[in-house]
Amino acid sequence: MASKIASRIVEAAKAHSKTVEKYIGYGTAGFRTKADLLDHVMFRVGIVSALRSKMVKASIGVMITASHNPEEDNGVKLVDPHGEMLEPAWEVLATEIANLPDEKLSERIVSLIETSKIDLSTRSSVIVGRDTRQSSPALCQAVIDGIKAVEEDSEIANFGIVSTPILHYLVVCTNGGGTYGEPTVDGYVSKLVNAFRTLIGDDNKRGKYEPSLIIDGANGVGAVISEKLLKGLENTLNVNLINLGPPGILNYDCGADYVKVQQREPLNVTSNCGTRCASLDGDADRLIYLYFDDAGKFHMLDGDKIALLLAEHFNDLLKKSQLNLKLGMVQTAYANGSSTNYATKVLNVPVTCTPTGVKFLHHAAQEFDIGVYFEANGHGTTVFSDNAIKTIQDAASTGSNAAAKELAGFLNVINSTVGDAISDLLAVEAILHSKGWHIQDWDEMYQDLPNRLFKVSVADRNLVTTTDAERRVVTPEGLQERIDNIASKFKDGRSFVRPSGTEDVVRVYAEADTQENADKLGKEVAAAVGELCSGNN
Ligand code: G16
Repeated sequence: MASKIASRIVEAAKAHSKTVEKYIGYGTAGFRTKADLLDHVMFRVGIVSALRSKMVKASIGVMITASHNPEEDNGVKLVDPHGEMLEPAWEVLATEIANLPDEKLSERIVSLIETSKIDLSTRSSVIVGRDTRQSSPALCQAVIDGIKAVEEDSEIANFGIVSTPILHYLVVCTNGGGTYGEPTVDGYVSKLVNAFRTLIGDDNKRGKYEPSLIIDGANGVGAVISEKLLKGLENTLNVNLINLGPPGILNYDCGADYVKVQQREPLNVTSNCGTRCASLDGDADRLIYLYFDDAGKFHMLDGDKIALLLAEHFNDLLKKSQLNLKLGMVQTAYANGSSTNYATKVLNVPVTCTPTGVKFLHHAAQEFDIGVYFEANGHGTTVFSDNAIKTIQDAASTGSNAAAKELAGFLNVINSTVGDAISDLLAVEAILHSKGWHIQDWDEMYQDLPNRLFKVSVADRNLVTTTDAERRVVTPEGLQERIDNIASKFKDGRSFVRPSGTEDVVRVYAEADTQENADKLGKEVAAAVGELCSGNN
């Protein structure tokens, strides 16, 4: 049987031959590079996904997207059966297979089948989705060709244009036999709509909370999904949806990454817009809020602020409901120092720090009964242990425990399978409503230390290696010492650098007591990175 697969692969690979020399690795969130370099990678990812499905005897997800990257990039993320990112050992394997010369491909697949003892009689089942990029349909076809090369009769559920979090949801629902929800896009939409309506109740205004906001769809799939979802939320949430797609360019001057990095409003939002705005990213897994105060000053509420809003509210509800559940938070080195302080010193909530990548945060969050995890870039969610779900549902079913009932509402509105901008947005809106808060009240929970992000283009970003959850540099030699010296010149100065896993750059983060100092600190560290990674050392 393996030899039949080998000949089918040889035949099918002719339409997807590897004509590209560039080595393409599995990064922070899958393979990601210029779309025109990816055809052979997608075909091989199709093969890998079909084999992985046979091996774990469950449905695997494949999402074609380059998320926050520009339109001309693309990429692919693989999703394991419980909705988590692909197991690290298979990331290594997928990278090896993606980079093999054509003539070695079938031989390697046969050896993989043999060494991993993959049962070929199990039917492959792969759930496929894609973002709105122009290159996505053809790359999706390449994935499907790869799946079929392994088994012509594979079960392929091609959902077309969906957000990354919907793809994760579909995988979990399919493998869970529907216990998490119905495995369709409509099932996802109605789960969230019903949960949000239950949380808000009959009166959508409370205290200073007004149910009006702008959603910036980043000209991507978030706009498509929001449109569907908002139909079900008429009279509950009044949304002005902007940056809806062509002729608007994906992620261009809009979206969560633009707002976070540029620290400014997206296209089509003005300082007199009169309400809060929520920016999604290109595959709708990140969320950033912003608003202008009465003096017209811009304010941004990023992933840290979202995490603290969730953690504070859940902490509060746990106390009120008298449920004995352990709440914790997970952040990365990018977390603003003030947010970590607020969590540990004011809320008394433990905080774990992991390297960048939701796959790391997600696993660390599962150590708690209620684990709130967010990257500062707005990527995150909350996970609930089985014990937490049962405890909350039991307490809610008594009818008299209002706080437990509210917590039970959040169990349904939150997409725990992965960071989900739209589900996170509904959770934020439900909390602001519950507290009767204006966005300014939320913003004033704590003051962010001024910070800045820079990107440095270098000959080889992998020259930079790190340790201690990316907070310290190991190579190039001497760089950490330079960073320490530079940071020590600034009050509250902190800076770190790391190679991006999604773009061909080294990222530099800097924070300090003033914006001017954060900018200066970041620029000096960026210059040191440029110097020590120039290849002349
Ligand atoms: C992906 C990951 C995130 C990560 C981001 C940037 O997000 O899922 O965990 O923070 O890339 O990663 P890096 O700094 O390594 O480039 P997305 O939304 O682009 O898929």
